[in-house]
Amino acid sequence: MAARRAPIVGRHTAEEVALAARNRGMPLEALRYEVTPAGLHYLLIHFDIPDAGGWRLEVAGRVENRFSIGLEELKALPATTLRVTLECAGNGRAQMSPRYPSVPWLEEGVSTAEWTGVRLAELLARARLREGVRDIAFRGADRGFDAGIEHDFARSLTPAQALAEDVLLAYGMNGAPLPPQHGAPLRLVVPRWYGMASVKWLRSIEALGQPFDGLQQARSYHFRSVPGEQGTPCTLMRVNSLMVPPGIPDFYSRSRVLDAGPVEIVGRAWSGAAPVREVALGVDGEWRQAALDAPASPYAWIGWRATWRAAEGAHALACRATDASGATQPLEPPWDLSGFGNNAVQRVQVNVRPDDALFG
Ligand SMILES: Nc1nc2c(c(=O)[nH]1)N[C@H]1C(S)=C(S)[C@@H](COP(=O)(O)O)O[C@H]1N2
Ligand SMILES: [Mo]
Repeated sequence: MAARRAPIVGRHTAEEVALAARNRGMPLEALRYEVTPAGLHYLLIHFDIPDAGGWRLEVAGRVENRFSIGLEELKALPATTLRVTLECAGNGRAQMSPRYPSVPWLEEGVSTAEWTGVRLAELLARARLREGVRDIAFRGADRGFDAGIEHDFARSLTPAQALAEDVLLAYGMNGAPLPPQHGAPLRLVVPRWYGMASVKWLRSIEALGQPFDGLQQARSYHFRSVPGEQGTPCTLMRVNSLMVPPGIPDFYSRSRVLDAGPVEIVGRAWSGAAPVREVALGVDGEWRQAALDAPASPYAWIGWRATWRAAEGAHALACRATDASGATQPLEPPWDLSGFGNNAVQRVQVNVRPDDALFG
């Protein structure tokens, strides 16, 4: 087991601040966009954005037909566009105590984009997997150290997961070429899964006869409650939801102020495991059902809205989604040693002032 960093309670370290500055989240007001503008999409970059010069994709390992393919050839294959919500498995980590020293997401490590590319199944059909393929490894062009181990960022899928019709090799985002920070020239997009599966700067696909043992697969991205435990792998996104914080913020504290009267609270909800069935808006601990928008994609978040008659004073708002499997967001963060999978309900404190305050 790789060495673990010691858990933290209280103030953020300089390293956490540096990670947060590189790996920024989606401002919550951008929840108003069904498709997140590319420049507002959250970012998670473990090492450095690599140089894309001279790029070709290698397809190798236990396949009948090994080949390499360039971007123009890939673009000549049948293209598919899918609207997909990605969420970082570590989203919500900073709301846990103690917390794991890593990217200190509060709740903004989630976004939705329209990804255009070639279905992975199409390329694997061309490669023809041989008998006995256990895992297919996806290797990025970015390299660095974690827990003292040097490696390329790489992840794997089983053949069944990889052959699912909805896994994409994407070279486009929101109708434009894939930007460098999101994996140019080519990335994997694995709908429904936490973001780590969607390998950016993809440079090789290798069919393996044995389980893939890369650090990001075999050690990182496991739910664990105690150190040393093997744990269970992070896979599908847990049911989750967010609201656009209503009213206006204070610059430094980001506490909210709004005027008394009816206010429409809007947000989005998602789950990798099953479609979202219901969202409730909580006001001071009382829950009322929100209205759901029509779903636009089986892989993307769904909009929700509820009207609240805001009365003067301090109020605690919250939102809570339930999916068709019956899974519901917990009221408190579920414990995880690395801060993965925190889908606890979002809470927003607001101060409501009399509605004539603006004109008073
Ligand atoms: N090669 C590579 N792929 C990667 C990563 C990375 O650091 N290197 N980060 C992963 C993680 S943890 C997440 S959450 C998503 C984030 O994708 P985005 O930055 O496009 O939002 O990319 C994944 N793919
Ligand atoms: Mo992530």
